[in-house]
Amino acid sequence: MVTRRGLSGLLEADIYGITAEEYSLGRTNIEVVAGMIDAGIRVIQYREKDKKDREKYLECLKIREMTGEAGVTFIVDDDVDLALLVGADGVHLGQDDLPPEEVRKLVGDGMIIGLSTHSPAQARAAESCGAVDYIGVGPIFPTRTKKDVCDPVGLEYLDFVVRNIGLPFVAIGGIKEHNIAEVARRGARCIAMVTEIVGAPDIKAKVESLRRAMKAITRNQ
Ligand code: TZP
Ligand code: MG
Repeated sequence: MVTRRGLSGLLEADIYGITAEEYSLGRTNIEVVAGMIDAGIRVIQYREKDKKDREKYLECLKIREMTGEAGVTFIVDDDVDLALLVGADGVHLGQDDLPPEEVRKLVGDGMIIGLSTHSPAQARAAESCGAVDYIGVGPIFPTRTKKDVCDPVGLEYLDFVVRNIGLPFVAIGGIKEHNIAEVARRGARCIAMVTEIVGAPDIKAKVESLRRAMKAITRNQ
């Protein structure tokens, strides 16, 4: 039974939006989040590597208010303390962040924990640890957004997860309008994007096009 607040929203989401102010064409994270909500995105992650804690806290408070009113699932990247303080629905961890089992002890049963994975061994470990609610699968394609990113894992790793892993997953990394259909065709139902969305002059129009490209695949599967 799903008891975690926001998890059902996450599982039903087609597009998972992630912030990155440096690629947002001069718009603030708050303006971009407003655009994502207006475009009907159901899961939004706050990801901000270059700001100080106090600024991140103030932005996340505002985003929590906006996503709360819209019924949108709100995930905070990396910072467990920030996620707890603002009442986010979840926290997203990387392989070098705190271990999910330990984070679960801090956040309790109510919060979603996501974990980035880049290999079959990491996906299996995420599944067996019992603390992870969903995994990120990628980077599927080359991306310049994640500076410390590993090499692209390719569609083969996505195939592995589709066939072997029972956890919900989100495909990520270098996914754009021109290749999103390929990712959907391999079985991804939730697709996360940074630059394709935050860097779009018209976020709503971009999300509509991305959805059309995905639906053209998923309605025939
Ligand atoms: N994790 C794996 S790839 C990536 C993250 C956060 C960055 C994805 O950015 P983009 O712009 O959608 O390629
Ligand atoms: Mg991280």
